[in-house]
Amino acid sequence: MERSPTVSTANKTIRLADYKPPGFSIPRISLVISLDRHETRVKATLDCVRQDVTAASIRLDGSAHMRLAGLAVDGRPVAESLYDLDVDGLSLKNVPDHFTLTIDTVLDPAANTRLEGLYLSEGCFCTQCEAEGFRHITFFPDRPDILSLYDVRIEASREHCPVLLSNGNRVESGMLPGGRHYAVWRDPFPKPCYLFALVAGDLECLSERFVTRSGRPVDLHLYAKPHDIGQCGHALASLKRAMRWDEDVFGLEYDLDVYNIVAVSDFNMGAMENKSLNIFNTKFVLAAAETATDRDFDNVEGVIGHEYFHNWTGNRITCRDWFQLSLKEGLTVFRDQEFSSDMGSRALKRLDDVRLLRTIQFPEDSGPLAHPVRPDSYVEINNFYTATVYNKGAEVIRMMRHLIGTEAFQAGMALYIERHDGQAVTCEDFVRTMEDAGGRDLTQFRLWYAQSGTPHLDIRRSRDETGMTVLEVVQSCPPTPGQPVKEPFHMPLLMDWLPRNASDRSAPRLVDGTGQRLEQGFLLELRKPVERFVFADVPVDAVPSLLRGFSAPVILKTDVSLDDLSFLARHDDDAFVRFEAAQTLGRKTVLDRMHDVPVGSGEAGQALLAFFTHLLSGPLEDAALTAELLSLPGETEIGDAVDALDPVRLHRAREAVLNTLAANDAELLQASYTEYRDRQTPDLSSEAKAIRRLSGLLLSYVARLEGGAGYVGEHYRRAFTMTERMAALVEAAHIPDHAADGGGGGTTDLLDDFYRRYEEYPLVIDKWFAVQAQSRRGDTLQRICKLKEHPAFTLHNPNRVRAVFTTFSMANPACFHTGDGSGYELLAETIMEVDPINPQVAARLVAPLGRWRRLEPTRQKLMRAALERILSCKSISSDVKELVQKSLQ
Ligand code: 0A1
Ligand code: ZN
Repeated sequence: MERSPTVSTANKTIRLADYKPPGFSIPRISLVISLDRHETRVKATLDCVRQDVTAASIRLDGSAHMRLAGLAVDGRPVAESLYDLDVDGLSLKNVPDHFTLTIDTVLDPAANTRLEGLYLSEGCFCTQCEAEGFRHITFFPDRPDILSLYDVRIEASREHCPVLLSNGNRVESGMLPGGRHYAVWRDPFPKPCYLFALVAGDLECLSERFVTRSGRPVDLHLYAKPHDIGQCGHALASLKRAMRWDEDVFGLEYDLDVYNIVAVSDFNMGAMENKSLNIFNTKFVLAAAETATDRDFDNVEGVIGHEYFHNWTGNRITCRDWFQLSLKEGLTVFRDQEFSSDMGSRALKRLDDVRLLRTIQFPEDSGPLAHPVRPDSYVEINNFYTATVYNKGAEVIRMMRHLIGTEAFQAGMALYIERHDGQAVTCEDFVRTMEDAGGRDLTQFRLWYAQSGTPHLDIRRSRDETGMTVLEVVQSCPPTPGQPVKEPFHMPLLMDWLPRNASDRSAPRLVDGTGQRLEQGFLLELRKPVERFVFADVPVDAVPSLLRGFSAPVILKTDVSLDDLSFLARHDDDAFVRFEAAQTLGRKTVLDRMHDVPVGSGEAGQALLAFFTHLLSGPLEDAALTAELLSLPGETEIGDAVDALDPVRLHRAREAVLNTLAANDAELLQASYTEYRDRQTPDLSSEAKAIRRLSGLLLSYVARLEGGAGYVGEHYRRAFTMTERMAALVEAAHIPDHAADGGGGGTTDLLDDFYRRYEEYPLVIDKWFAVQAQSRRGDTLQRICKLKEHPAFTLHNPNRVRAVFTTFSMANPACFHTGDGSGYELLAETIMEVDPINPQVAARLVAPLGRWRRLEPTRQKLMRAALERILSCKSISSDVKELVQKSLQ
């Protein structure tokens, strides 16, 4: 029997409100997978048990990418009249209460360019089942609330696939006729099918042993292609750190004897937490000082931690349905952020996380694709792996910790594990656990899960007639798609009063309003649209230090004067508030410049210039924080607050400010640059990393001065590490050919040299593509078109596509928003080309085209036309279609 689907179903909207528990449970599944590049055969044996007496038939999800080759109930083939097959799966009628279902399917992994289900990456078989990839391997009720025990037998060519891996423990292996062999893997923990994984290929392995705190040894294996294995040491060391950290901080131990990680080059996302068999994008595994920047090293550590932490928050306790995605993702991002903060600098990590929120999540939350942390409907769940679900979700967890206190939060985490281990649960279950642990009512706080949009806070200070200091906080939240009116949020506002005079010993007291004095300041609680907090004993000249540590993901507006901002930027002991004060000076200066106020004559500009001179002439105590303070906010971030935006005009204004800052402090910058460049050492200590960060930043200023190309060339030639080399290459890529001043400092020379050196390292070649896509040069768009034709460019590799097109559309606004709309056209065309190859990757390119409402009218039209063009394409995927349609609304 071989049958192909006949009936086609339309793209449906799935709603949270329609959730129903599964009609059948599948406590066990056994899979026999005989691997072949074009004809892989899968025999699935499912133990099915009726849960809902009213469920007459069992529905199994499937896909048009596999062929049904056999179907039997309790060993007897099922007659065609007893089941319905369509493109999305099959329904089997009149089944008994408890039965064994056997399903044979045939797949073509080599033809799978979508990289979900079973596919090949450089000859290695691998799987990606989250969110709905398992249905491309066999017919199955593909939903996270069905937990099964897996028994998996893999058969493959011994020569091509010496390594055979799946989840759990390997319980058997042996030879087969015809040059084949097999391995059987058994996972002792029930799991949803999205955590199933298989890998088979010719891989090398780096191994270590970890002993858990209760004394159980765990074998750690990191598999990669032979030419990559030398760059895996940092990832493995990071894994051990993550395992120890989770024990120390959350008391969570690893639960199996083996932990495998496999690195593959073709992967739609960063990595995947499959139970005991994580599959990673090489980008988040490989790291060596010659080929990876300091940021790459940090990212590897963070993502290794993230996937490891999922073992408890995601795998042992999973999601009831995909609307609850943030239950595992928000919480696990929060956990990986804490891990990275403990491994490096907490203050700098916070700034990085704030930057990511502001450049990606805030625009998402104010645009047509805005959705709540717990969405209430979707067409394609893959479109909801967003910064809102992940990063805003992590902020929601952090706010809960602020509100109930760290101790109660830790107790809440322990209670969550105790209550829900082995279950598929909801965000509501998590909040209820925290409520119970903290003894707090979080009813209003739950709105963070249900309401989309970034709240705005407007904070004003005054003195009342009795001499008390009053802080008035007004909160609002703009309308978002489907949510025209918002209820006020319950949120923590951490603040303090900074005396102007360091010897001032007065101790302000909160005398009215909900809040408490903590070590880091006053934790004020906002609940109403307008809140008043009254303080006694605040010195008249004290400066309010607001939103310390970015205690809530909001947009803050205050009446703090430029003078106070300058003071905060110099003296606050909270890194975020210092940074934010400097960013505000920068933002105001750029906006003034956009309205033709010369940098040196506007008040903000003068304050900014003075602040830069102050920083550069003093001793630079903290190199990494100084680098942050000397950076201007990005164009996307500034542009987000501008109506009828002309991004090119904004770009020019920001460039003018940067040039003025460089010229104004030319000598100081040159001196500091030379000093820090010469202090660079190639090691990975946090001090060495901070010095590299500051020298790179200083280079970006001196590169703007006369003779700047010389500095760039010199920086490149002296580089020991990829961080230094990239700092130079980024600058080189901005310099037009005719402006390079020889001596090997010319753009083309450096780019060619870089390409030749790293030709064999695809991740480094991604950087080569990305710096060019990010270039400020006037001919960048033409160069991107040429890059698309470059022999090393391919639309089949997600990292390569993102290196050029995500960079160009998200990190190069001036080029993307070229006045004639050609940037939009190029992106639309690329989306249409990528879509038939890999809809998930294509869909991830759509968001920048949805920002048209923010733009001036001509660009609005051009951007909408690009979206319309995509929509008019006949065979557009449901992934892309959902986002384009929403973007046009
Ligand atoms: N759960 C993974 C991310 C992930 C999501 C979807 C994927 O394919 C569509 C792949 C990976 C994580 O959070 O790391
Ligand atoms: Zn995750």
